[in-house]
Amino acid sequence: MPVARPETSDARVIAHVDMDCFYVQVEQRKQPELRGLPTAVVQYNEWQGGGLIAVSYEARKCGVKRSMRGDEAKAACPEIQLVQVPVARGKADLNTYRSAGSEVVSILALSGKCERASIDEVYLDLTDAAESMLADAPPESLESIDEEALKSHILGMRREDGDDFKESVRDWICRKDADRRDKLLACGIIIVAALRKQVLKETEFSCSAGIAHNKMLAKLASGMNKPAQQTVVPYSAVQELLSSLPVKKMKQLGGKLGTSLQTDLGIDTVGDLLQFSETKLQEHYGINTGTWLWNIARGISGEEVQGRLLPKSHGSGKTFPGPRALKSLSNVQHWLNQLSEELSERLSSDLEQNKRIASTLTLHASAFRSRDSDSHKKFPSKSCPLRYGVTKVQEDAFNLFQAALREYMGPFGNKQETWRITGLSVSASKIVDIPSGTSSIMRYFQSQSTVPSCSADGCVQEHIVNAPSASEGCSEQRSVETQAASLEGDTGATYTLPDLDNLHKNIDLIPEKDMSCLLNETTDFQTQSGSNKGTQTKRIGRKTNNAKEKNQGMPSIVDIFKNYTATPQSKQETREDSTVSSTSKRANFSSRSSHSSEVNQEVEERRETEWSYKIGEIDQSVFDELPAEIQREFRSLLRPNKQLKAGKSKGDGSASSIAHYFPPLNR
Ligand code: DCP
Repeated sequence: MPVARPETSDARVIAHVDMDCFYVQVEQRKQPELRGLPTAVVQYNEWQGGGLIAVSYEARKCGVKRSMRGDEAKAACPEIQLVQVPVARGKADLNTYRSAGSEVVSILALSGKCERASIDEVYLDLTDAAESMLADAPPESLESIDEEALKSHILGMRREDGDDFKESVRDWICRKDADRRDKLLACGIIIVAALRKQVLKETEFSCSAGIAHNKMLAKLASGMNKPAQQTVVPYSAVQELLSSLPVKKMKQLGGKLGTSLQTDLGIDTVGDLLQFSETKLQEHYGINTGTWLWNIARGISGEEVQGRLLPKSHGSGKTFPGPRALKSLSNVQHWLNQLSEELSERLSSDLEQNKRIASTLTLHASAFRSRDSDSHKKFPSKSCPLRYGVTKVQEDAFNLFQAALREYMGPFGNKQETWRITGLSVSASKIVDIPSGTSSIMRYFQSQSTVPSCSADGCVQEHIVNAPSASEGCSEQRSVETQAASLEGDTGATYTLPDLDNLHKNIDLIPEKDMSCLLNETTDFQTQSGSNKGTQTKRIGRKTNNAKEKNQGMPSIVDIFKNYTATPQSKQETREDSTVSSTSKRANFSSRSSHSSEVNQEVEERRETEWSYKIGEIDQSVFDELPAEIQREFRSLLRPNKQLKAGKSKGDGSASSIAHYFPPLNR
């Protein structure tokens, strides 16, 4: 079958860099006396010596595997050194490893477009660097090739018996008659070898790398020769590589799709897919997945390296295996509080350091029921828009849990039946930069289309409101819907719930598309375009008699501002009475518990009336919902001098006044 490849991706040079036994290396850097010894990092719990999560290559030689408990590892390798993961809030604290990963990223990022793919993995697009090298100092013109580059594994490289390995590599790298694609790869070999040496020198960590023309092939190659080595995939070797690659070894084929390929199409390797036409694959798996399968069988992947050095999401999780499974709501709440606290801490530092905010909170759990007649029933994951502040995250996480539990146990919940929770995690996703300068508040609110309030009785209510648009001032009706996102595209196949054991490794770095898989089976309060009717409140078995909620008595700032359209406001008004425009109807901040129909009516009125309220009346707790930067902006409005200044500065483009963001209606 002819191999068709898009010309554009042919000439790219992509590297996948993967740290070797990463947590072990981090611990060995802390305790250099452990270097060279069989070592493993274990989870802190004491059951059978804890669970191994990272194993050094010396220990692997003795038969120690990550799936083992500490006691088993000691039996297999009596001299093994077991190092415990640092603990905080009763759970593994991965901050040291995250920072160590960042050290590596900061070095690699200097070489080209860099995508942090997990705590210890990075993709690099080295095309520009390779092209420059090819133009300025091609490998064949170099006096010597670095030793590290000469140790590279080049897939499909022809060698005669007795050839010197390094000499063969040198010949391949310096071939004058090679086509441009291989010449660029040769440059990639030299660049990546230098980068790996740099990482080792500056961080003391060794890493392995795959170098190819796309991400998929680079990732496959990086794991082929470990530790501290690099592997190259020239085009000529792609077919051979894929024809021997078991389907399940391919990142996206590890689940149901891979199983279906094996059982329904009877194939064993990725290369076996070549026997099926694109149409046939589409018939079986839908248009997108069919085309995707057709492409990967040929080593084609158009996925770009994303220039992203920061995580796409943050998460905090914990497993409760065997007898430690949680069986009471108070226990679950205790752990959710711990997890939420950790998550909030990371959200705060992301906000502080990177000026980024997350907008979706998701709860995942794994569970089983005492009399499980439906053993395949998964504990549903739940999401809602994220509110900043530890207590709010804690509250929302617990309410999401209760809503999920109710769904899991069924509406009529058999009283005899009990549940056990074996894993919990909370994650924050849809992270965006806070736009700096003008209209930052507007953009912040734009990013949040719905405002949830999770009630403590386990039900979830969502006020569906109009989000203001800074650009258009248009509004959309929002609705609650259950989404079942699936990596496996239009196959209808579902993606399994996250492996909570591994979640803590990757959750903060999960690419968005993969995150959407994690959110599979979630009740995700996403938005959907609809008519322009204003606010609508949808109830799902909601009770509003929660004392705590009544006490709060204040609508959220997000609730309020999302109902307004951005229009210019006079500076005069702001200066004189320290007010911001607002609906007079809505001026009473303590009317949160209004009925849905009242809310509808109110919003209609708000949109017709100029709004006005005193900024000083805003409750402190409402401020707490906002990112620190935006809080600062609001606070500045309470200082008259500052307001005057802000008003003046508007003219010179450096607006920082609330008046600038939420002006009165332009009539
Ligand atoms: N990790 C974890 N739990 C898992 C898997 C991994 O906590 N179930 C952590 C420990 C690892 C780190 O993530 O050190 C990176 O995971 P890798 O899968 O990349 O494995 P290692 O880096 O440990 O080893 P290798 O050299 O095989 O990549």
